[in-house]
Amino acid sequence: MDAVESPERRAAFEARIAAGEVIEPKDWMPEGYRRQLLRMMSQHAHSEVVGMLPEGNWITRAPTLRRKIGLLAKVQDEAGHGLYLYCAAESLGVSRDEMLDALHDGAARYASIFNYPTLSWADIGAIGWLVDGAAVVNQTLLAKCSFGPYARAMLRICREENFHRRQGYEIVATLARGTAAQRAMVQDAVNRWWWPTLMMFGPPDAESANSEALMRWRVKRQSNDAQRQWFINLTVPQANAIGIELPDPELEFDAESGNWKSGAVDWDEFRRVLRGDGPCNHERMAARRRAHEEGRWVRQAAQAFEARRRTRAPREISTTPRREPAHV
Ligand code: BYC
Repeated sequence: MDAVESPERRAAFEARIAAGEVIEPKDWMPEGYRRQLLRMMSQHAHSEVVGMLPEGNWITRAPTLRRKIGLLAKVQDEAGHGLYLYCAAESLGVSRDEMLDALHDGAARYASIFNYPTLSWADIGAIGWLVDGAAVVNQTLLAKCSFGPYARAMLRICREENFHRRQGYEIVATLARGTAAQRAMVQDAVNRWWWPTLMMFGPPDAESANSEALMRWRVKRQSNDAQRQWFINLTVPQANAIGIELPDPELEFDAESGNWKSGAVDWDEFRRVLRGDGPCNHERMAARRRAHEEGRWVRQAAQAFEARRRTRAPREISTTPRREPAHV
């Protein structure tokens, strides 16, 4: 792609965006658009991969075989989401190795939510219901974003995230109908995960440095606060339906706007987590770096296998029709 920027090129690009056209990797794009997409997609990919850690902790401790199968599948899905997103980001000319180096060096971010611990089995329900629920709101909008590879990756991811949300809600609802101890456990999990989930949507609009450019380029289709409000409106009735209390005494329905008004988010806590001072930042990064190191031999073996496959003469393909095996 010719990278030279001129006012005419920029205007033509903005006109394509305004007309709702989808931008593909080989199309001309301003460097700012490319940089913003790379930042967001790589950050998103890292979040999926780091996001496997808090839930992965519970695979060996799931209470039933059915729950274990569900959790295993969910964690595997998150790995798949990371792969789609790294591929989408690679289409802009940055290699996966470079992106992973940035994560491991601490130069790239991942979602703040994954710096909180999973203390009980009920946390697995709360993550599915709330965290994946928030992801569905955010990613349903990203599925309509202006960059083709990102939007297409989101379509499949959203289908899977919806399933994750439902399995999480089912766990929470089952515990909420259970014994007094189970009800207390699930209420405690929701109390701990509610506010960090609201932080997932990013800082308030007035402090969101990237929103203006992202909204103009139709990468983001709604602001951080609008997405947060949409999520709260969806979630309050779900909590009420199963007798779970959301830990916000100021939560109140505003008939005029049709919104559930919430109390203030602790943005100091959010900033602390982003600075690396959350409850599990060090643990998560250490686990990620260790997994990368321990997987080195697998990457080397895969590369050696691929190199050998490429140098071997292509096998002759048989043209004789294959016969069905005889029935005995
Ligand atoms: N965590 O200008 P702003 C999942 C940073 S994975 C950390 O508003 P933007 C799942 C932001 O990067 C879900 N950092 O940013 C996986 C910026 O700093 P830089 C992950 C955050 O981009 C496994 C600064 O704060 N989803 O669902 O306009 C199991 C100012 O913010 C966060 C995505 O990544 C945060 N929460 O808006 C279960 C979705 N929020 O980079 C579930 C894609 C803000 O300038 N990303 N920051 O140094 C987005 O939609 C947007 O990037 C955000 C932030 C809404 C997150």
